[in-house]
Amino acid sequence: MKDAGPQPIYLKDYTPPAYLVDDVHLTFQLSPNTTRVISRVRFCKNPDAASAEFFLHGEDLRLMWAKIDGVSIAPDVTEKGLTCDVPANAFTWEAEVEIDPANNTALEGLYMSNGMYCTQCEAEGFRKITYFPDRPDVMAVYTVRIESDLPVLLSNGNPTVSGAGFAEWHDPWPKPSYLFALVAGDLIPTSDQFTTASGKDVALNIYARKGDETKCAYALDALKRSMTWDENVYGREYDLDIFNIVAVDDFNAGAMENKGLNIFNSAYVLASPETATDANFESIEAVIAHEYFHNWTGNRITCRDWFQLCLKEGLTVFRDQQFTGDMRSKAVKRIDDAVALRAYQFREDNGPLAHPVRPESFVEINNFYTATVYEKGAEVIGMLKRLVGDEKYAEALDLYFTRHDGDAATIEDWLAVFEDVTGRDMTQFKRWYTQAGTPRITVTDSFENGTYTLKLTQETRPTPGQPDKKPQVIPVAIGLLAPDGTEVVPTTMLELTEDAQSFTFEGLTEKPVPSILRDFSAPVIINHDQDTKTRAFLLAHDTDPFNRWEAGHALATEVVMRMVTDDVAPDPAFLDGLAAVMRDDNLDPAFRARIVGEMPRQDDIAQRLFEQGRTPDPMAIYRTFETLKVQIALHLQDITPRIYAAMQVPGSYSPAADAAGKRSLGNIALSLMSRLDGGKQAAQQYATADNMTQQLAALSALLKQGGGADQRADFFQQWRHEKLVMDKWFAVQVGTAAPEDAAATVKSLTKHPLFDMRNPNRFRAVLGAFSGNAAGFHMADGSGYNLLADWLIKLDPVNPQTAARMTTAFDSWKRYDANRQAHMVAALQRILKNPEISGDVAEMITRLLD
Ligand code: 0A1
Ligand code: ZN
Repeated sequence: MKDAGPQPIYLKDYTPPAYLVDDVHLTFQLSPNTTRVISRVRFCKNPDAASAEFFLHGEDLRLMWAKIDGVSIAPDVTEKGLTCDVPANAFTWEAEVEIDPANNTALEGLYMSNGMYCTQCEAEGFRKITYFPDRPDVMAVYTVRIESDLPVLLSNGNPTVSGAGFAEWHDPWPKPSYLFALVAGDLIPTSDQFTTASGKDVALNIYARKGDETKCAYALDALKRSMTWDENVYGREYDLDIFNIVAVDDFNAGAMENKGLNIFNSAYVLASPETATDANFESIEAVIAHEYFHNWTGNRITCRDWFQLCLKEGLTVFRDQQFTGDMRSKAVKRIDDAVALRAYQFREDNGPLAHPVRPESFVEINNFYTATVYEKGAEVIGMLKRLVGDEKYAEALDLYFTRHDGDAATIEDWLAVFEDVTGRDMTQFKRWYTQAGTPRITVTDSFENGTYTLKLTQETRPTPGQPDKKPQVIPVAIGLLAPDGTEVVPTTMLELTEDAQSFTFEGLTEKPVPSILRDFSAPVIINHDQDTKTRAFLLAHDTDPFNRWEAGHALATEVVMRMVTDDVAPDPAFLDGLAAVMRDDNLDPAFRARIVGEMPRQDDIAQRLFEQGRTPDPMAIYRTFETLKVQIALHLQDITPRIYAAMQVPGSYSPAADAAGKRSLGNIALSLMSRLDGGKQAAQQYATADNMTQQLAALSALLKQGGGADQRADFFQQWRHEKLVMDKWFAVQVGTAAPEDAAATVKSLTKHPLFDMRNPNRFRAVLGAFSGNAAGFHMADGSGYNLLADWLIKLDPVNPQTAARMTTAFDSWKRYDANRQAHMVAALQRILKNPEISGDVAEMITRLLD
């Protein structure tokens, strides 16, 4: 590590840029190890800035020459950038730098992937391409010339001129440097066309490597549906002549919304029935929509600085969640989003990495592309919408788009549009952006003389750097049911703003059963002592689908907790409840699959035990789940074969939600049957499957039972040339390994010729799946921690961003026994002592150990 270490930067220290940019001309002379980038930038002094110091970011660049207004200069160059004297009036900066894309394994800036050139500039990658004020509040019009013999040469905006060995692009929309993109390669387009509501024709292309062009149709269809949806729901039209998407195999994140040229991790574009699962199809649809929606929420209106990241990400996630809800089932989408939020964001909010939706400081911004900024950021928008109502939300968004088009905006700007259209003071609501931690709401109730009183109290525990928390504005949607199951008070929004508040409902004949936090109306934890009978009642009768699922989930959690702490058999009332849901053909199969198949996570049980003052034993938790699943399989054995048969979808594969829902319930039935039939049904499904959803589910069920050796080998033979399918092959073996075999499985797979740590998807398929195998990762002898630490130390110098992200596997170390804690701390300290440690990883480990 470098001596002083990188220093944090603070939101409160924001100052406007000293110089603004009118336009940028870039020429790229592409060559794997010696790409030349020639820039011509028109600067003028920013009248709003106090400082006149001219500073350009630049990292890992070889400066060949620089000129101001045509006169050669010799700037002061450091590792981070350069300074020089500049004229008082507008001037032209020109420079030529040399970069080495072929050796750029960090996948930030301009890099190569399978012989193609591509870029990733968010957040601060543009400074690895040329010298520039690489900050989002410097927006400019770009003209780009690419010189290369490769057949496809792409950049942002509209194409202008091209010829043998070159192409030029012009993007008329001023944009920050993080939205710059360039792609050059031997790529095949899959093309279509879209006409906007106002009649503008847009050419659409998805570019992929030869052989992959057959897997772009679904993404292209999802793109057209996204474009239509944004017009219909938000009144937002596309604004260029062309929209290009490129699939790249080596990519740190999911995808990137570069203006007019989205670059995607191929895992979120390429799909065919044979190679992609239903879950893949759904996430492709969601990520295509997400990146497309950024064209307005992110690109036309961008962020003033990186502290405002949630301004574009929270809103865009919220929009893509709405879109998926509209394309598929709203109820199931809400359940899936709540499950993911609890698994990743609640966990983050509860540990050493907790930070507000709008952080106040960071060392490395790449470490803040988190579940809190994205998913909690989206929940905050959902709460705003609930609080102001759909109409005012729509009005506020219209005002946001007209008032801030072309701006680099802030959360204050965002909240101001809501204040302006509703007249409501948003001061207290703003705490959702500034206060970290998950509020916990405790519910108590009473009934007297026909009046039902619901008392809600809220509390948020201290988080790093924030010992004292203030009450937040929490929309709590509730409904009341009579004991016979009829709804006596339909969904009503309560606004909890104080530490404690009571709400009364009059004129009731008997004490109702409350259904609290319907549709998961706020990202909070509810403490509500409900007995098993009440939960079973809500599972059977709640009219709110989310809470119906929630009741089943709470029951399952209660059952598992009792099995772990009191060593008892699963409650028959719970098993009967599952059977009733499974059998209920009036319920959407996808919804049934969520209730029956969506068990609490081992990690949640560990956290609950910890909060009860017990020390979680990951192996005991694992065994409990194994026992419970066998018990469920036994209890349901009379109905699973029928459900399994009924869920087989005839005809050719369709990725649509209803067929996918059936397969999902069918595969849950299959996994239950496999617990009892030695894998007979799974082997048959494997042999006859014509789609990846069923093939992979069958392989997984077989491996889970300790069998499947032949199918594992067969799967490899069939798919070894398909990278994305091979990722599944790697991941399923690690995910299904028994805890005591997980580390050995990882070790042998990392020696496999197809394991390549430079490919983030492959690395995550093995090491990411390993930290997901909770009991295997947490083996008491520390072997799991050491194995992950070894690999993160190896990966860090190659790809610091991906290494840093994967350190989060250690974020719950404080809940375990002294022995495991010591092993985890030792593993983290070993990573920290690595002389080659990156700033990214150093920041993460320091926060984890704090
Ligand atoms: N803005 C993109 C995500 C993204 C963020 C960072 C990246 O590299 C550090 C890459 C992509 C999105 O939200 O989709
Ligand atoms: Zn995004």
